[in-house]
Amino acid sequence: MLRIAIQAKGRLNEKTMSLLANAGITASVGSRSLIAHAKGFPVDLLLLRDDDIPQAVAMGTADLGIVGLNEVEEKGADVEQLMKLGFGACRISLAVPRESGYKSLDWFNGKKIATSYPAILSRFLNEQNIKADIQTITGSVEIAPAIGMSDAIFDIVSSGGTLVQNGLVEVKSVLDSEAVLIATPGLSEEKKAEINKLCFRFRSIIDSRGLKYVLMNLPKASLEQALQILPAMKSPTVLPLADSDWLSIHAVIPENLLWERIEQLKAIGAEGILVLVLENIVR
Ligand code: PRT
Ligand code: ZN
Repeated sequence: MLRIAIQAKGRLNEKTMSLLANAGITASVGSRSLIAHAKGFPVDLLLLRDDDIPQAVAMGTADLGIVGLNEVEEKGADVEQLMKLGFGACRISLAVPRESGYKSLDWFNGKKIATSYPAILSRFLNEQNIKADIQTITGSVEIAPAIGMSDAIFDIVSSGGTLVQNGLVEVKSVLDSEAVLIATPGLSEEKKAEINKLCFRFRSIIDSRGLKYVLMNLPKASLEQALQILPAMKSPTVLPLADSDWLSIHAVIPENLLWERIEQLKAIGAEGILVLVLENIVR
């Protein structure tokens, strides 16, 4: 039986639960329980604060964990990174007050920088040969300059809205992060085999993101043109219809091309176009 540590509540929880659900793994998680037995795969879910997940996995309390790369890097935990999961994207950046007169990284010499990520920051400052004073605080880092606690901050940025609201400007992005699947090093062959099955399910879900399955009826005479318009995994599926002047065509189209291609297909006579959500692609 595998045990997988996930964030109990917070930004990663919902997408983690939906990734698991798409992989056929469901669990009823009580609001106060720490561990939940899942259905659909031999796995228990360990519900933790994200800060504790890298250590829990490094120690083998959980075999696997789903957590932001930022937490893994900050904790310096001895874990294997198995795959990026394509959600929870953010970066950790240095930001300074708008009126600071900042020109280059040298500006940080002798400055106070507030952060919840002191390890990542101090590694970066060492690499850049900058001597600054790191103020470790948890929570609301972005208000530190305004209340005189620091000259600058080093914090998670996603849209950048929080920085703007606090009169700050991002000047250097140091780490790109997203949710990752991590594992305890040196697990048994049996556990590794189970983990491979799980990774296979996750991979097929991640690969299907942004793709749509499209079906349509098409006059036979337009087939050559349709094949020019349609991308597909290999090549579109073409099926006969009872009316021999018509065909049914099935294809997989990336979301960003969807509407443009549909308009082109309508222009050559496609009818009854159905667009379906793709949940998995098993390669
Ligand atoms: O309770 P627990 O300790 O488990 O949760 P937490 O409060 O420490 O973390 P949580 O749930 O806020 O975030 C979990 C993870 O989500 C982080 O470790 C990141 O990997 C990832 N993530 C992705 C983010 C963001 N985007 C994000 N925007 N984490 C935090 N933010 C915050 C950021 O701190 C800042 O306050 O959102 C604000 C910035 O957002 P923008 O969009 O205004 O730039
Ligand atoms: Zn946390």
